[in-house]
Amino acid sequence: MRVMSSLTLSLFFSIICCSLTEKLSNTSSPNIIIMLMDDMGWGDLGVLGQPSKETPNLDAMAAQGMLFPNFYTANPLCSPSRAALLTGRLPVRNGFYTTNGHARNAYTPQEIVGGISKDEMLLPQIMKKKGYVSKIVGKWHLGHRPQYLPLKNGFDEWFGAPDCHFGPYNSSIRPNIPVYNNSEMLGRYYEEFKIDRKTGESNLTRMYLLEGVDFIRRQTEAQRPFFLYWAPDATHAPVYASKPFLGKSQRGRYGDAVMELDYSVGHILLWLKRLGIENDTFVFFTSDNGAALMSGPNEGKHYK
Ligand SMILES: [Ca+2]
Repeated sequence: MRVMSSLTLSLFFSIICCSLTEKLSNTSSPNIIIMLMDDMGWGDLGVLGQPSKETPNLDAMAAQGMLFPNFYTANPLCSPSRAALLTGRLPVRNGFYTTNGHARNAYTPQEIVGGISKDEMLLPQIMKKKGYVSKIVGKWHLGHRPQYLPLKNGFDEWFGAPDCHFGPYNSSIRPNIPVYNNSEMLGRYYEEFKIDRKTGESNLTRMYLLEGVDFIRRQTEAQRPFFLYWAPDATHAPVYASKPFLGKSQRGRYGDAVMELDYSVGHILLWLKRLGIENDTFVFFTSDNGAALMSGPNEGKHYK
């Protein structure tokens, strides 16, 4: 019950890929995928009225699944929203609350040394008791010190970063955000993991897609139920997309990022079909908070 309450608390809309039919009764442990976008607004999808209709995969997913237009995130900011999703508890209880200006862990850049309490029970910890294998791909944002990282909080695997991809920073005074593969730091944003601030080009969404698909394939082959928490951050400022998507949207660079995410969602759903697990897998798609002006085509410069 705690699982469901956390989902209903945090989703402003959700789409269930598989039908709630007799198929589910055939398995006691359906796979669960939560696709959590970063700062993506509800109005960015064709199914919810975006006129350029550049999200065909998500629109199709909505048509085949269920929409929950009255579910809301627990907070309009990354960390408390994510903490609420993963704990099922309101920000004021899970320790991530208020706004940037008065934050206690509510936004976790390098300067904030707090993180998720060890007393909190996260979704992957609950699912582990039922034999699930869990992976987070992308942004964590519940604390960057070693004791707060995903593998210390129930996840079996992680590919991504503890914080936002803000930067580039001066590496000697304020280092760029690290990128991890499990407990191994692979490099840093803007250094080994390129994000071109001028062109908006980055392959990060592509990497996150491949990591997610690889995890799904491995767990399916091993016949283990899995929980994939897929949390790319391409729609968080500074927005980025890979070369095949840059310049393709009618909505500028932000739209390019949305198009690549939509493509990635479609690709993940395709793999569920290829692997024959589309009817044994719940797929939820949502955003951690609503649209941010700073993520727009001009990064908020028209809205001062
Ligand atoms: Ca966010």
